[in-house]
Amino acid sequence: MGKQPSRRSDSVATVPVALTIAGSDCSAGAGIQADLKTFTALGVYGLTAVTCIVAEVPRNVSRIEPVTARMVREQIEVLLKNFRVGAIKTGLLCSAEIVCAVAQAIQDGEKKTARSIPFVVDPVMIATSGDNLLEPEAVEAYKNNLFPLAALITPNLDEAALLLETTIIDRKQMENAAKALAKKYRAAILLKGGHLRGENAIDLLFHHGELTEFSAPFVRGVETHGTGCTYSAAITAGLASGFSLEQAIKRAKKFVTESIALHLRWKRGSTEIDALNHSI
Ligand code: PXL
Repeated sequence: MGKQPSRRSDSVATVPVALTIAGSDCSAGAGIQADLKTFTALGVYGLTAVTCIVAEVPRNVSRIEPVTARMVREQIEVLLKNFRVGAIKTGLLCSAEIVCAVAQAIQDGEKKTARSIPFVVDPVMIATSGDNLLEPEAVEAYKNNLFPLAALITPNLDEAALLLETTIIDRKQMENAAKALAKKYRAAILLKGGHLRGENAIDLLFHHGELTEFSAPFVRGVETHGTGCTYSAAITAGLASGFSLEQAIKRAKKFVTESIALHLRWKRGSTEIDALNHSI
């Protein structure tokens, strides 16, 4: 006779719950797949509302198809109604219509459950491969509908530059951009400086009038498809688990750095495919 399972399946779960509203990356390095793996690695039960389906591999986005806005709204509605969601993040939202539907569904869900849920907006606009992932009209919908609901917005330098219609090429300009975005959207801003040259990947948090730096050594020579998704998912997992924003970011930065350092690599003929390792 086999051993009885040591865990009871009928006990009441106290595991924190987080929701990602994002696109599907069939190569599973970014998007909802990266988010789910990150939630699991950090001890959080992950829920997903899929916004679009992306056919891609790490260096090449082949095709994007959105889900209907109605279907996006419905997924969020049923989840917020039935689970005690501790934190929410958004990733790729694809179109202006979907951005507006997500904003509406979150507002309605919070109203119905009479509680406010920490909300992280990762304003995914351009893939690491350089491919455009978002309709240009959707940027206005982000500014008007989604950012006002966010507790934290996590742009990289390109996204921040696009939002502020400026260029950001050094540390001083990073500080100014983080402050300007925080003031404009009344949210905490985590500006990710990974694309600036230097020994360290430096991110700046501007929150409650204070600037905090998060720094980790660059891991070189790895295709880093999905780091932004993984980072914001790890922050969201921390918030769902009751961490402060600073604690959640500190742990998330460590998690992303390790998932790059411990990356997986497959060789096929003369090409290599890298993937972040979320199982750490
Ligand atoms: O890394 C940005 C990103 C986010 N979400 C989805 C993606 C990608 C990149 O390709 O496919 C679904």
